[in-house]
Amino acid sequence: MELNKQNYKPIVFSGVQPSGVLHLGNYLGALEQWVQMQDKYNCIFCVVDYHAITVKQEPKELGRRILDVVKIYLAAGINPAKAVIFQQSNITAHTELAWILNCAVARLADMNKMTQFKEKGGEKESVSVGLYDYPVLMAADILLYNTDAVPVGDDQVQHVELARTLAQRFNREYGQVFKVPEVAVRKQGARIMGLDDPSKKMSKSANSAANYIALTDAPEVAAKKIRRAVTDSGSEIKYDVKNKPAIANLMTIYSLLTGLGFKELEKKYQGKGPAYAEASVGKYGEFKKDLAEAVKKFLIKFQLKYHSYSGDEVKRILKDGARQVRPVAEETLKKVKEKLGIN
Ligand code: ATP
Ligand code: LTN
Repeated sequence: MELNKQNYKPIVFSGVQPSGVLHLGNYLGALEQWVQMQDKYNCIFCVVDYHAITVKQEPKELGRRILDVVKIYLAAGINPAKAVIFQQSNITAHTELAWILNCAVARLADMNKMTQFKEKGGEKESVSVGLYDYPVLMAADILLYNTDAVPVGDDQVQHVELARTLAQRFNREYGQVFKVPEVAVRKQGARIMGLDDPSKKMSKSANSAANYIALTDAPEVAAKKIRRAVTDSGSEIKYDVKNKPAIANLMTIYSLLTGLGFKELEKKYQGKGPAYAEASVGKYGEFKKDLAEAVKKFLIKFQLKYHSYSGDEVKRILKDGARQVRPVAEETLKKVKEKLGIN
């Protein structure tokens, strides 16, 4: 795809950090939505390496992880002929705009409201200033490209709202430059919960690997994680987030991977629980066994694609992506500098 040429389509921007293994939550909450958007929109997908270094990364691993994230994008179905993929640190305008936003419009009162910072490090002395400022860099990512929509999981909504606030404030105080982006969150899958604790989201920074299904987990290991996932009391398969949060989460994963609706799943497993409990497979044995199979099938197909890309191929995609987005980013930055009187 060539950005900003001929037929205008609304612009979609999103990104993932190369900070650890990507998991099924990332896929169902974000990547799958991206894939569905790439035919209708001008999509730009970034590997946000400057966000990843807000916490310490092993330098030798970071380079490899950046390429791995691109392979994950490709395996998920992002097509570089339709969407642009690039690496954040290749475009210097991101950090320049972040600094400008820091000074011109971001306020401590805004930043102190960010719940993710409070959860991820808030009180610790060793926490970097970058982690605190992370949402401003994210706003810069989004605003540089005249973005219309930002598809993310539920945990990132507050950050996109901050980007909206900063854009509106800049436009008001310095003159019109930024488009104000909308957040795009899926109805289902926007918050996949941990397999070991359905009260917390599935996260790559979780303490235990039993919390998540990594997209690179061996399919049999992933199946075992599903079979061992925490469940709720009772034995009925029923979508009830309040009273059966663990089963509701597993049903969401099941439904998104297979296309079966909640009602269909409820019907399929009606009366199947207790018999299996006696057979010591667990109360929700048959349901979990089938879900484990669905996850396994998904991962086998996904990983076959994932392993089919070479490092050189990925580097070429990133280079071409940077070439396409650079002029757009530089143009926005130029307008911003003009408004500030520093061009
Ligand atoms: P983590 O907590 O796993 O470190 P993150 O949200 O900090 O994840 P990314 O991996 O960069 O960082 O997130 C990539 C995308 O995946 C974002 O759009 C995010 O909202 C989404 N996402 C992350 N976790 C989940 C989840 N459990 N369910 C749905 N979407 C998720
Ligand atoms: N903070 C996001 C990653 C991210 C992002 C962005 C997402 C950085 N810049 C711009 C959407 C748009 C996260 O998922 N942790």
